[in-house]
Amino acid sequence: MEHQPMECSYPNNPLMSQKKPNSLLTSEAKNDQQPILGPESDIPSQFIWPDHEKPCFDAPELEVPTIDMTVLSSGDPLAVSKAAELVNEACKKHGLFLVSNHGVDSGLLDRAHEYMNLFFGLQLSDKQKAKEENGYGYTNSFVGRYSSKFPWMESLTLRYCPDVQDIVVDYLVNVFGEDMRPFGRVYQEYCEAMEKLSLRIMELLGISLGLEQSYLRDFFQENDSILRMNYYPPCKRPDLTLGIGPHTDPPSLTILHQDLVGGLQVFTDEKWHSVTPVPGTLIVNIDDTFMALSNGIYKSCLHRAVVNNQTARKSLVFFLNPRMDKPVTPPAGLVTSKNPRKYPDFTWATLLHFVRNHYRVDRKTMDAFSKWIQEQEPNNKIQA
Ligand SMILES: O=C(O)CCC(=O)C(=O)O
Repeated sequence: MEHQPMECSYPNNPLMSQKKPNSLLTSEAKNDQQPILGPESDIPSQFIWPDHEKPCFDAPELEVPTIDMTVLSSGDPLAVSKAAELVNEACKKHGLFLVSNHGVDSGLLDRAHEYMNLFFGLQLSDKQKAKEENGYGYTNSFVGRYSSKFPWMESLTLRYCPDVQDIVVDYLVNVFGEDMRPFGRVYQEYCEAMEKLSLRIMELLGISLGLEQSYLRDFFQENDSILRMNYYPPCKRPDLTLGIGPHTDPPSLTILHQDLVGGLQVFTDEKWHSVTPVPGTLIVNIDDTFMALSNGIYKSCLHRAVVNNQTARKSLVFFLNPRMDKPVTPPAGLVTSKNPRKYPDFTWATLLHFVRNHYRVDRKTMDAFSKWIQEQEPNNKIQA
């Protein structure tokens, strides 16, 4: 079968509605909502996952605590320690919890989702102006570096760095032209709000690990973070494929905002569990770098996304990372004779290089990276 790149367009796309010469907005929208790959009920073989990884649609609901983020400023030490205890429990078990009263403006969250509809509704040739380079930009399965187990998704990945002013706006304007400035503004603002929230979550995580409240906030104050927009078109055979396969994420912390469609699943207690969207909350995941920083005390969340045959799904993911060259070493208090060093020292730059050039992110990324870096740097052995 001939494989067409995934493409989805919306009629009357405002990103393309004003006729201006030499701009993205002059492109013609396709007047159909036919999402992808033609109407046939077969899907290309690269999208078919092996039997043992095929999705399940009757996954039980994951048990997760919802942490009210106003607790940190409540001045109520009992409430803070209760919240920290819940976080500690969830992060040791599966690495995921929800936050409510998180302070991110709901209008901003709505705008961020609306603009995603507009972006992914552009013609493929327009989206490809942001051709993926060094891990940033637009990608779909057909332009990725894999030959099998394709994910049923497209994504746009942006770099966010607090010390580079307007980095998100400038990237989008450079790639697409001035008309994309409002689009860029929304995501710049979104990243700034998410960074602020993630540093507050770091305070809570610090308390939950028995560290000074400011220890982890200070560690991530300078950061080199990432925003990824994921778009999962409907699929005729959702039983054969996955939106994104089982993996843990290499960064430190994920804040995920999914729409109300549902599809995120987490692996714990030997089976997959659903994480049904809860309006007003954001999902927080522990990632690989944080697992290493906690000396393996907290679990990097193993998750995947399933798709459906009715409705496109979107998720917006902010990944907090340390500064590129900051050594990732667990604080002394988390290394004990009962819990000796689990991972060698590394930097985010090295882990990023590893997953961009040597390894397809999956459930064993950190083990593979730990082995690889000790081979590359013979003096960098795990030491208690
Ligand atoms: O869309 C989701 O729910 C999961 C996204 C995800 O796992 C990722 O972007 O790494």
